[in-house]
Formats: sequence, structure tokens, C-alpha cells
Amino acid sequence: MVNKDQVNKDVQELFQDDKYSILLPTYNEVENLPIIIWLIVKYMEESKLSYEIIVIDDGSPDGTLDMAKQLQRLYGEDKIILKPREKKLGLGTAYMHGIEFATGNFIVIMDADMSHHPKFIPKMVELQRYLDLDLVSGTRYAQGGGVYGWDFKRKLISRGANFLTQLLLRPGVSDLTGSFRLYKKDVLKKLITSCVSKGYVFQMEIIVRARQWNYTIGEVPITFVDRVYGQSKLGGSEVFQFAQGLLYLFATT
Ligand SMILES: Nc1nc2c(ncn2[C@@H]2O[C@H](COP(=O)(O)OP(=O)(O)OP(=O)(O)O)[C@@H](O)[C@H]2O)c(=O)[nH]1
Ligand SMILES: [Mg+2]
Repeated sequence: MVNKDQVNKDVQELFQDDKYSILLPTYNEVENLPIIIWLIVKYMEESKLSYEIIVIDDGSPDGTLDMAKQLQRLYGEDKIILKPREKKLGLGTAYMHGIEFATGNFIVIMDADMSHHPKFIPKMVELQRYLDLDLVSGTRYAQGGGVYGWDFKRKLISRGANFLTQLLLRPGVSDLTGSFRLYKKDVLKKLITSCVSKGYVFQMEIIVRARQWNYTIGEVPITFVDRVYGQSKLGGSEVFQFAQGLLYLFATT
């Protein structure tokens, strides 16, 4: 007879040294930050995973950093780590900055605007552990994942971007432009330093490079919900940048 409690205990022991550093880049997320952090804490504690949340705020004028400081007092300095920067310097470098301070051997990257639900983190962890994957990506485009609250134009852009990339680069991963992912820290470090693109294309380049270097990748279906609070930043220039980045990757990989 297999003793279930014993098995659970063995599994706990096997992974007891694992720690997850969750990177939360923020720009004007004062309404979203308390909710997203509350949810992360809830799901990480429930799953008995060891973690820290690194908030990288880029001088948000709406007081996001003050809110983060209050949350740090509430949850503790070991759980909430603040690594702000003076001004808005972009997402790509925000991740690089955050990783420098991460003490975990795994990194979770997610948006702070409530588009990415923390309930999917334990699912990503489970899949990563089961197959010892280098990278687990949340996907909106396979096995029951989905997008809610986007208008037709936005869906078309996202779908179109994924379709074009699949066609040109054949990366074999269904969601390339999403940014809800779990990485082994050393793998992410190597990937990030090899990436040339910034902004919207960055997420795609990371996956394409990961494929190129034969890192193992898994996917977990996620439901993506459009931001309720705050301003959307996707405009014509991002679409143009994306097309440019895609062509660059097509030409160089
Ligand atoms: N630190 C930092 N965070 C940023 C910057 N730009 C965006 N963010 C954060 O990065 C995450 C993703 O940005 P979003 O603005 O949600 O990008 P998006 O999901 O493509 O677009 P919308 O949700 O429609 O606005 C959010 O948590 C933002 O607050 C930046 O320059 N610096
Ligand atoms: Mg968003």
C-alpha cells in the first residue's frame, strides 16, 4: 500500500530548497497592487511554496511605491522586496534589475494589473517539477486558455502577432507574446542577456531563443483578463515595433 501522507512528505522534502522570486514590474498600479499581492500570498502560502515578491516600480506618479511600502509593512520585508527605479525605463530592463536581487532559484514573471491570476502559479510549479522543465509559459491559446475583455481589434492584433510568428519562426509554443512565465533563474539570466529587443517583442524573443538553445518548455493554460484599473498602453507604435522585431528575429535566428 502506498502511504499518501508519506509520499506528500517525500515530495515536500525533495523540493524543500526551492524558492520562487516573483517579479512584479509596476507603472501606475496603485489600485491593482494590494489585490495582486494579497492573491499571490494566498496561493503561495496555500501551496506551501517558499517565495518573495520583488516590486520594481518605475517612479509611478500615482503613488504605487507608497502603497508597496505599506504592503511591505503588512506582509514583512522578507516577503515584499522593493527595488524601485527613478523613472520609467521599460519592462525589459525592469526584469533584469529585479533578477539581480532575487534570492530564489526560480523566477516568476507576471503583470501586476490583474491580467495574470496568481492561482496559475502553483500549476506552473507542478508541471515544472514533474518534468524538470527550464521554462513554463502560461498560454492563452491552447487547452482551455482564453482572453476576456479584449475588443476585436486587440484580439486580432494578439492573434495575428502569434500567427505570424508561428509561421515565420515555428517555435512550437502556442503563446509567444504572453508574459506570465516561470523560469529557472540561471536559464532566465542567460536568455535575458542574449535578447536584443525591448518592449512587446521581448517576450517573444525569449521563447524563440529558448527553443534555439534547446531549453525544455512546458505550457499551462491560463485565462487572461483585461485590466480593469489603469490605462492600456498598446498603441500603433507598439504594433509597428512588434512587426519590426519579428522581422529581425526571422532574419537572424
Ligand atoms: N517597472 C516598470 N513596469 C512597467 C513598465 N511598463 C509597464 N509596466 C508594468 O508591466 C506590466 C505589464 O504592462 P501593461 O501596461 O499591463 O502592458 P499590457 O498588458 O501589454 O497592456 P495593458 O494591460 O492593456 O495596459 C504591468 O504590471 C505594468 O504596470 C515600465 O516601464 N517599468
Ligand atoms: Mg496588462
